[in-house]
Amino acid sequence: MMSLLKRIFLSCILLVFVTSCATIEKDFSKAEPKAIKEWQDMRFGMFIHWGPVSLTGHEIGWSRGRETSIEEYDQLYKKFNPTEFNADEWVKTAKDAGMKYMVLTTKHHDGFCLWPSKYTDYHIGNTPFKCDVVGELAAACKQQGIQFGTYYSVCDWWHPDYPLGSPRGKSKKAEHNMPRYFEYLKNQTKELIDNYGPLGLMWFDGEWEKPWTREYGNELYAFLKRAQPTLLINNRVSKGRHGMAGTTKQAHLNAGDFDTPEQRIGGFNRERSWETCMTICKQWAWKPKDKMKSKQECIRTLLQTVGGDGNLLFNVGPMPDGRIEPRQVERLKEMGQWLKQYGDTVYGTRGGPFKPGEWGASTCKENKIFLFVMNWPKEGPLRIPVPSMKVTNIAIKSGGTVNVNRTEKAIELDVPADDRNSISTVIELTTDGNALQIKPVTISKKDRE
Ligand code: JFZ
Repeated sequence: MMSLLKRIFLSCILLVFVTSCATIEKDFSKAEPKAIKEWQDMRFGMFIHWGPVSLTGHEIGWSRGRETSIEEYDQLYKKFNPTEFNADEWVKTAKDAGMKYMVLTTKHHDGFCLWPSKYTDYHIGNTPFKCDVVGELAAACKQQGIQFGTYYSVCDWWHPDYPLGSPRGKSKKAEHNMPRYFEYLKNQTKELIDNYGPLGLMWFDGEWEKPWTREYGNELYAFLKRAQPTLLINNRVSKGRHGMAGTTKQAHLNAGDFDTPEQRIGGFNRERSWETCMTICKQWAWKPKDKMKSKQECIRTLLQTVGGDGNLLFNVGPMPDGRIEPRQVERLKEMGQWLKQYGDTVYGTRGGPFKPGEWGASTCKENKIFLFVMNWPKEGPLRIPVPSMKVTNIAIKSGGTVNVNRTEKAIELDVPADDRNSISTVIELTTDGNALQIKPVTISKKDRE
């Protein structure tokens, strides 16, 4: 009798345990597949780092207490008056670049808010400019068919309740209160969804500092998913990120829908979605005469990223007058022109089956494989291993001719020097089935020689 009761009792405990585990799992490993797919199909987005800091030309957040004294930094907003700001122009710039979504620093590590938040006075409404930048951009995006998302820094070196006052915790606040700061953060992020949502994604950052825990991160993730189930949230919401590589350790314990390699292209990965964030110049925030990437570097970065099955979130830092630097607008336009011609090889594709390498990268969609050849072998043709599916046709998309020679192990491709494109030679292979089913392979140096 006792043992039966005991068994029932134990079973009940077990059941409660198992179902609660399942709920936790569900809360943080499942992004809506449809939302992920739509986002992956876009492949290319605009990152914007902006705020009163642009007045100094130094780095956002990090220059506080470094190039600019804390006292001075925290007063910059009183002089922030970017009268040339035009949300429609920014969104048009993104659109002309071929970008499909946008992520704006609504609050960086310096704590300043680009929307008139009701939970603080440290916001755009209290600058001479007054205009709700987040609101205007969200509206312009909606109108022009660009998906809008927010960057929000978990660490806040300005906020009195957040324990640390500068990078690496060199200064600490006297009367901090992390639980109360967590409430502030939840209120603000909810406010962003309520006022400007539905959002495409929320991009968190500054999670690496001590006061932020996995529990906070996972709770925030679940909280925001309840507020908007279609929302995507990056892995920096929790504590699993591997430094600048941006991959996720213990993804079953740490919330996050996608990985976030920073200032580098992520490795080939179709299992977990990822997005490289990278600057068009060197600094995230605007810096006068910052060194800008060449057209070739910009486009190749996009192709190498997409070829690894990732998205590219490409950053601009607008100027203190509110404009994006004209030379950056030009560069982005060049990317857009390339994409106008070759967009079908990028949007809606998946990376592979030939993994990115020195030689270039590839993407695929339905029965097509697109090869982006960026570096030809010193001598002879490019040899690609025969894929595990019949290739029924080979054509060059970037103009000229491609000479094909099939051997037992390889397909040898050669394009006359004059027909090789300086950005990327684009070659289209047609397969007799869905090319996504082909097992991803590496084009080794050996195959090339
Ligand atoms: C972070 C931010 O700090 C940076 O300002 C930008 O917003 C980027 C997208 O994300 O990048 C980091 C994070 C940590 C370090 C450097 C850059 N770090 O610890 O040196």
